[in-house]
Amino acid sequence: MKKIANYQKELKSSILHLQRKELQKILKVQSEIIRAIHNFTALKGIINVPPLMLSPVTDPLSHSVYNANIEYAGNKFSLMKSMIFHKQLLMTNENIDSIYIVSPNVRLETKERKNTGKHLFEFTQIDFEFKNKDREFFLNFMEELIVFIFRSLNINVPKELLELRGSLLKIPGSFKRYTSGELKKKYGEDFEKIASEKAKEPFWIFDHKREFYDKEDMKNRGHYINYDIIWPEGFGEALSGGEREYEYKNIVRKMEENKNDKEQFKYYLKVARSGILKPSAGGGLGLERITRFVTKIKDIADITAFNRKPFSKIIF
Ligand code: ASN
Repeated sequence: MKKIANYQKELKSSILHLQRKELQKILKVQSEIIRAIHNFTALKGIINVPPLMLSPVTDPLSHSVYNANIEYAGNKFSLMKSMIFHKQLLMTNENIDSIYIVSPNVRLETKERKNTGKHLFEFTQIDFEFKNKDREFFLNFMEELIVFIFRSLNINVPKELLELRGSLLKIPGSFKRYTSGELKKKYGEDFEKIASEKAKEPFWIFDHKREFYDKEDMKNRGHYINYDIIWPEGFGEALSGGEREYEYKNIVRKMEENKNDKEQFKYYLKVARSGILKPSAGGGLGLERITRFVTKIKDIADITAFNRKPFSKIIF
């Protein structure tokens, strides 16, 4: 009996979640974000690559999540955590030099991430990669894109913005740039959160020690040519990305330092060893996170029609 009663409670809350009055407005704003990204990439001649959900190789991530594996027809697949390696592999095609992917990612987050307000165990990121480009190119591209998105929202969904966030979006100027080291000195271990709470405009944080594929600065070892965009007003991380390691010797050295399982990456390593990986820079913008920021909704679970909060009971 109790089980049925619990089930009824969860069913009711799922239906209430789905039938919320604001949902249509939130999804309308989110649709406009996606449309603005498609419009901007079309103007820039960037090619869209459809996403993959299963692969023997996916992002090792710099924080631990539960594994999500599927065996099929003699293949061992992981559900996609990010398409970073596929983006690098696409760059080996001579005729492809800039791509974007509307990429669903599954990351089965641990319990500590249940109530952060910014984690879902499946979400969408808009992933970009540019061949033979560097950090500076990517920073300018992203700033231009975010301004384009905000302008499109102000023009196309002003009513929804006023109702959800109480104002139109302020168009940000050039984003300030900080290093993780300088912010850590100022604010301590929780620097990202505190800096986000204090900020009024989105800003960059450079130089994070994380996955092996982000490029180390060989002129300043122990520092990395990577970057995050942080939303202001406490909304936290918006995007992460970096220039990429593409040379076999550096990839192997970084994998050893990070204690990645080389066996799992054996075909990627063979490709790297053959010397066909190219220098590139890219990053991924969290779709639900940008929607959350522009709608000023505290809990990211409230952005979605179907709740995907870590460690929730899921009915649909
Ligand atoms: N998409 C990110 C990147 O391009 C990687 C990630 O999602 N962890 O760097």
